[in-house]
Amino acid sequence: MRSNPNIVVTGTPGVGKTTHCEALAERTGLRHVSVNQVVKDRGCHEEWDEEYLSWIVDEDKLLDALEEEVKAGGCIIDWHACDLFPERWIDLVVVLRVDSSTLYDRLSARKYPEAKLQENLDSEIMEVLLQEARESYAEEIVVELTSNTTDEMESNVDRIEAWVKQWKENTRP
Ligand code: DAT
Repeated sequence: MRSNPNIVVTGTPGVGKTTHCEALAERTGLRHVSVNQVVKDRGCHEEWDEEYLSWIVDEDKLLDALEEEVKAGGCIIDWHACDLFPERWIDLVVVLRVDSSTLYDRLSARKYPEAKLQENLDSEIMEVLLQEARESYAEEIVVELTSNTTDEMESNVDRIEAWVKQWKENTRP
């Protein structure tokens, strides 16, 4: 039994996962696990995709690399996918959402190649990550939150922090 919960913060690139996870880690003392960083540092990838300028992830290697840390609890897992994590590992799934125009501005600022930018905009509009979360986890642990403004981000972080406190109270032996 974990004494700290595991939270997945997911959503299309640019929605604000890293920003939320860093703020949450500071507020809750849980660890920010940047899956992109784990993929790079632990070599959990196949080849480099030149069109999308990103690694093609080896999911088996990635799960092996994360297993020990996540099973111990207290992880805020930051990634643009969530369906590979076993349900028993995860206590809350936060899906961040943004308006298309906001996402366009954020991804343009990152100088994403056109194909990658368009694919991510389509993915956000089609709610791909939200559907993935809903198909992979129990309805009651999936929460959709908007992340267009700093005020929204602050309110999201407050809300998740309160959830963590409640989770700990409920699971105290
Ligand atoms: P992600 O990790 O999902 O790719 P990020 O945290 O790196 O996203 O954020 C992308 C950019 O958008 C970054 O410059 C910070 C900004 N941003 C994120 N969430 C925001 C919010 N709720 N309000 C204003 N700016 C935000």
